[in-house]
Amino acid sequence: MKTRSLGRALRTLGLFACAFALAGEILSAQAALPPIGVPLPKPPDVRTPLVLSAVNDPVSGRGAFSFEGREVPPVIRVSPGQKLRITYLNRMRASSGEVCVDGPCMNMSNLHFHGLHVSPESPQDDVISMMAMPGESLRYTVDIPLNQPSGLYWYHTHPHGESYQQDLDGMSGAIVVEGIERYVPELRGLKEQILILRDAELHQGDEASKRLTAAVDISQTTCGEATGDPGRIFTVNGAVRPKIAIAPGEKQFWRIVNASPDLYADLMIDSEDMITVALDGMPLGYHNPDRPTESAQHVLLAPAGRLEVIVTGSTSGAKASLRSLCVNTGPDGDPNPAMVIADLDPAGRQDAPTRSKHGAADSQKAVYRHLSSQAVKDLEKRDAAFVVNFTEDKNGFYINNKKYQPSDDPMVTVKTGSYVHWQVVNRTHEVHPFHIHQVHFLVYGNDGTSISNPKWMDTVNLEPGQSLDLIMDFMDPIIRGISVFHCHLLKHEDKGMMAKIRFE
Ligand SMILES: [Cu+2]
Repeated sequence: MKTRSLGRALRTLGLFACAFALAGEILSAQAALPPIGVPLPKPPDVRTPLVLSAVNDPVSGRGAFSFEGREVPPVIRVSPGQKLRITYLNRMRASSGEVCVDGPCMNMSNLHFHGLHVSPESPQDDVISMMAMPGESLRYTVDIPLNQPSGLYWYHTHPHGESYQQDLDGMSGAIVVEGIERYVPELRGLKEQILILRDAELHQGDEASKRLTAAVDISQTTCGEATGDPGRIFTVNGAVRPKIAIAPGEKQFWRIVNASPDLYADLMIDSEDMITVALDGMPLGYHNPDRPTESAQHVLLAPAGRLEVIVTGSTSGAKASLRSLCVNTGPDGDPNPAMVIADLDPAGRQDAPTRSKHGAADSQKAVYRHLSSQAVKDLEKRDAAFVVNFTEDKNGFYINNKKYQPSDDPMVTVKTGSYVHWQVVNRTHEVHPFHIHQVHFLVYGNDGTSISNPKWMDTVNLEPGQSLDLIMDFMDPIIRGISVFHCHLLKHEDKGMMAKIRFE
């Protein structure tokens, strides 16, 4: 379903009076153009404990994370077995200039630790009962298990009804669970680059938007079946089409998170194949030690997905870029055109390698988990224990014909200590990424046919009409309590495409 312009949304809600007060904020938001073509900005690293604040940008009024006095969300680095301690202060204004699905945003907020195999109960990864209104604070103490796969995760806010706007505003950051070198020792010698993909909004007819569209080389504004003008382009660590210094033939380790609330990235690099090391934080070697990497020409990253790859600087002398291919989001989807995300810069000045020192996790024993192909076959033969149906109409978005309400009882109860076959079915005319909190799943069946090279993920895209068979990893006994699964197009989640699950 199409994203309405802020102007139209305001009229629909009859907020003419507010519109005048907001005009100044909107104008300044449009005027603040992100930097274009600069060297890739590097977000600060932080170790637990930390204090993070939610604030409104004094100029634009947008929601933002403030850390140590700057509105740059840090990369949080933790080792398996550590406690992640965050004090989260909601210092946003009580009256918002932004519009959420049910009217003006209330600026309530909290944190979700996307992909971590941790408890959904307070004070850990609880997005249901932990909520801070403006002026309130939350204290998180999250036990990262010793067998947490080493890789790239992320944190973002998760207040139902306001998630989309806060994520679009950039209230997100990366989490690195250290120790991935244990699965791919070659990484010890490589420079690491963290790439956080967020959005810059485009406004029709606006000069700044024309500059942004041209900067990322959107030549064809529509692609696939979606109609209308694109509403966004990708930024990387806050910059549009930054330059990434990488010498010809040099190998680097790129860790990419798609933190956009609704843009897909079908990632490729012009000159060379990427060597995939991990997807959604899960090293390929975690389940398959004999095959810890694989070569890929392009990889689809749905909103919330992560990709960790070894990239080689172009040796041919030709210019090379990281780009997203056109993604067909379906006839009811939003335009998702091809664009350049960043340029590889062979002459760029490099700072000192960031991986010269290893985290304590590198000396920990590598953890592996094995699900035999026979066990997969046995689960495959059984009917799905639970089916998730995505539907939508003009009134909202549904799972199994139910629109989410915070007061809902769990839609499904599962026993921990088992692998379970679930099916997810998209009965709409647009794409939806399925995500469940606390666990990963193996995507092994597509429209009833086995996938030859199945992958463990925590967020998977469904095309219109598609059905996927998943093996849910409910093995971990520490995951007990009530959690959620939902569509990770966050406007859909805000409008009801979410449900609760009880882990017993
Ligand atoms: Cu959706």
